[in-house]
Amino acid sequence: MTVPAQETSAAQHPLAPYGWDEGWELALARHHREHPGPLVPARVTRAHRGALDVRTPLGPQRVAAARGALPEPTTGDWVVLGLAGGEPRLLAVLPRRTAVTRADVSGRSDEQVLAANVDTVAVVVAPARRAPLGRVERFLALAWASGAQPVVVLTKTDLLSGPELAEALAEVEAAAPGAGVHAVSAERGAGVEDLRAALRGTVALVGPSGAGKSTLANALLGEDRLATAAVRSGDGKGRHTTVHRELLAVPGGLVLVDTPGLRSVGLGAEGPAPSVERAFADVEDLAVDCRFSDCTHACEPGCAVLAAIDAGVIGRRRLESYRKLEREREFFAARTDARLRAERAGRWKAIARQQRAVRPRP
Ligand SMILES: Nc1nc2c(ncn2[C@@H]2O[C@H](COP(=O)(O)OP(=O)(O)O)[C@@H](O)[C@H]2O)c(=O)[nH]1
Ligand SMILES: [Mg+2]
Ligand SMILES: [Zn+2]
Repeated sequence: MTVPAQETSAAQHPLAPYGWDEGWELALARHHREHPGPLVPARVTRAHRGALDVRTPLGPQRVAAARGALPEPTTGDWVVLGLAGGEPRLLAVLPRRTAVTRADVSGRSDEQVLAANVDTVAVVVAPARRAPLGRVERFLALAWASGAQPVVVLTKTDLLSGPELAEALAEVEAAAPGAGVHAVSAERGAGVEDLRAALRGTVALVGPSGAGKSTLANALLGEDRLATAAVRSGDGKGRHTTVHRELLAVPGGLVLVDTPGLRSVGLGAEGPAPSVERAFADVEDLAVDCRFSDCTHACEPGCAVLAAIDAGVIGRRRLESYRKLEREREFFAARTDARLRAERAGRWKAIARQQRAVRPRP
């Protein structure tokens, strides 16, 4: 009898369709050494308040979300469950490879993790009369920051004429350096297989509500698993049908994370990877040739970016969008710094109070 080769064990793992691989196997090995009892890995398919839906090697399960030292697990996280005792217990969250985060606009906390361990972020937009370029750029910056590879999907191409589609594609391509742009009509199935070939691993679908994310997810799944909304007549806006972030395995290899439409996507300070620099790689490349290294591309002599705008190489809109997102990121970074300073000050005050309490004054 032959013993199966070690390398193939992850590929044959019951969670392989959910993205389990050798790297996760290694990350889990540490926990096997630390926790003597039986344990299994599981992937979070949906996070609730106080509970997690997870996919275990034995099937779907709901576990209580442990409070305390763990990072709060979110959709896409790999977790370790201990099986000693009756109920499976959440022991650990494996270190994230990537994280799609946005600035929390409420200001209560710094950032919200939308999905973890994503390989591809698909920015889904429907070009109605005009391609929403500012939105594409904003979502792309968010995507680059995650550490995953972004792609842009132009949906509902059945609603555009040939020339309109060609124009939308050209505009979006100019706004998406480094990311592939794909046109699909999920309704008609056009372009879906080409898109599938361009996607890898765990794919998070992000974009405005009503763009067609859930319809596209269903087309990739080959069945209607996710609820979709009819667009309201009149204003053309989609209703918010998808309210949860949900992870699903696609037969044939991909894992999809469908997200509700994001009303506001504030850019975080810094994700695991540079965001604005990557989303505006064309502007950054030009800026290398500016005369002054701290050129703001406003009116300086010898500005290579302004020269490129004058020559029609890039649009002025693109420079303005770059400036806007850059300012937003700086603002967020400053706010985060201020909060950290305040927290630190608060901690020291508390420690000083404690010390006064235990050390009676002479
Ligand atoms: N014509 C057309 N309509 C689409 C297409 N994809 C989605 N829709 C419609 O757009 C609306 C919103 O779709 P949905 O998938 O719920 O959008 P989501 O909010 O991004 O998940 C629904 O009425 C869909 O039927 C498409 O390729 N062509
Ligand atoms: Mg949806
Ligand atoms: Zn310049």
